[in-house]
Amino acid sequence: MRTQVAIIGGGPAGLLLSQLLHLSGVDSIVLERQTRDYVEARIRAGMLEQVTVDLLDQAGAGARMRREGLPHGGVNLASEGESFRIDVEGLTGKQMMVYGQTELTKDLNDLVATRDQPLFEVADVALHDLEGAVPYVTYRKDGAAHRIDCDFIAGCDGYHGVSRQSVPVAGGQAFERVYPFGWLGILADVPPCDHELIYANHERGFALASMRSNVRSRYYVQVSLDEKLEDWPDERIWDELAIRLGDKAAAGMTRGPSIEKSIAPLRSFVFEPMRRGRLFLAGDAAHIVPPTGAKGLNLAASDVHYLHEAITAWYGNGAQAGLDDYSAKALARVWKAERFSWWFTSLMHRFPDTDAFARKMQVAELDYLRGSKAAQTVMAENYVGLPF
Ligand code: FAS
Ligand code: PHB
Repeated sequence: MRTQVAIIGGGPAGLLLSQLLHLSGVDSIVLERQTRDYVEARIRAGMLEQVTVDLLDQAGAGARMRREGLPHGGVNLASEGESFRIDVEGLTGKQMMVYGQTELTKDLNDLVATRDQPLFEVADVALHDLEGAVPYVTYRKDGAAHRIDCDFIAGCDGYHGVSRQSVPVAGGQAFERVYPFGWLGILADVPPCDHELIYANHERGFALASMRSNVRSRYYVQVSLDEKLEDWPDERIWDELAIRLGDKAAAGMTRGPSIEKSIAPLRSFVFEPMRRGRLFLAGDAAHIVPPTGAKGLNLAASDVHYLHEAITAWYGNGAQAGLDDYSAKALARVWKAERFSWWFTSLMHRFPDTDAFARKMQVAELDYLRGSKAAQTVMAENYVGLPF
């Protein structure tokens, strides 16, 4: 087979890139190793930046999000059981959108499926001749071997994908911070405890009250990495959430059976550069953030924005500059989101070495945030998403 862009990975990055390229007249083939149901069942992100919402509209995938998504103008921080609101919309003029990654993946899949993409359940994807002018991809499906010749390869296959592994070690540099705790997430068909998110710093650890709709809640508690899911029956999670989120949130909390429960590790990770010859990395294939700042999915959209612009310029008028600038331009925004996510994680979580002084520093910074419009503006403009 031949196509203009071979996209490895049918998650948000790969699907959004394929759809934007298609609308710009550029053909692509998306290779996904899982089934469509598997990809759409993964419970992940829930908070979209304004620029991500705009990109989904641009891709023609925004209709259901506009109908069913929840625009949010503020976010709450709680410290020592007392919460305060940051008026994100008032401070920045922009809103966030609560809309689950599962839903936007379904919306994108519906669009891409009209072009018989992605190719699901492919195996043994391998990238070839990245440095040449005619790279190609090989893979196996239904027991048969296949090859796709292309002009470009977009590595949208996530942290464990094959694309980043295809870059020779000497060809790049990885930057990493692994956090000494994880997030236990619970999904339940109960109304959220508040109409906006609550991020809580408590001496017992971090907690987050989020949502997927007005009847489906998503909560997280910080747990140590040796915790086992079977040691956290629903009741224990609800009890811990009530303590950490504070009395006001606890009073509004509706308990119910979990429909999904999982523990995710937290890490900061960036691989530079995000390009190797005709291979361009986008999304989790190139970087990971701790979910505290709700940036992971939004950075995938950010990379896709820059890569779509670069590739369409090359086909449009042979411009090379966009492709040559892609990595530096994408990384400039990635590193600012990495910094914000690291800062917010450091502020809100209890670390093993969080001694009495370190705790006082956290409480003092939250108290400063509570009372300073300047500090809240810094938080708000990073949380709602920096401009492209
Ligand atoms: P993805 O990992 O979503 O997609 C990559 C795709 O490539 C997958 O479908 C995979 O099956 C496929 N693939 C992998 N290897 C392949 C191969 N060799 N061949 C073919 N296909 C291959 N972000 C937030 O903003 N908020 C959150 O709360 C949040 N929670 C998260 C929880 C977990 C457990 C994880 C893992 C991530 C979470 N994230 C969160 C981040 C997450 O939303 C990612 O940022 C987002 O999925 C990035 O999208 P992609 O870059 O498309 O990568
Ligand atoms: C979620 O709803 O899953 C969510 C929201 C905000 C975050 C992390 C996760 O920072």
